[in-house]
Amino acid sequence: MRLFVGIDLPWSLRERLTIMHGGIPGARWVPTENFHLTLRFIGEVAAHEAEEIDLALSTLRGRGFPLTLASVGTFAKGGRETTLWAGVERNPALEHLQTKVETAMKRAGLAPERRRFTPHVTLARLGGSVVPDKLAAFVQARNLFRAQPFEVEHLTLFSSRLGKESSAYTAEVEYPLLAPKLLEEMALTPLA
Ligand code: 3AM
Repeated sequence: MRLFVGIDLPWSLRERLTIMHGGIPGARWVPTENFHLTLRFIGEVAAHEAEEIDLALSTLRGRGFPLTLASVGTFAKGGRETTLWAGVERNPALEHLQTKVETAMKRAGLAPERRRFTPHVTLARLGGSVVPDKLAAFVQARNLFRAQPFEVEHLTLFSSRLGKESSAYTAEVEYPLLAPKLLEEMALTPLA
């Protein structure tokens, strides 16, 4: 199976991102049900490897935190823009969580991820037919995009099945993060 670790987005936020669809002929927009933030792409693994990954993630201890999507931008490859994304406001807690996920993946026996973590939510994949001016106008017009913050309360292990139009993602397992409120209460409660 093909796996990745990510953050599931609240439906209201997905709807907010869906409103952005349009205005770039040739762009393949990510369907509302597929929006997510990838923390670690894993790829194709055998069942016993998936078990190790699940075990490593279930022993990870992380805290919940607020996250805000802001701004839009693009990734390019070989001088051509390939991906349109919504960015993430600077978030040390997210970076910290991603480091923990990477450590967990190492424990599960995966080779280290060499690419730098660049948190984003993919909005559309861009084919060669996209007109650069249209894309530039889209990005410029949404420069000040900033969504409502939301609380990240769990990590998700997703499976993905590649499709012709778009991949189908399934949330296979959710791993709860400790609620900041609970942590505060624990800190305030004297140990018996
Ligand atoms: O979160 P985004 O949409 O940026 O593009 C795939 C998607 O990224 C990426 O993993 C996420 C969940 O499928 N992906 C697919 N194949 C990949 C690969 N070989 C990959 N990332 C790195 N290496």
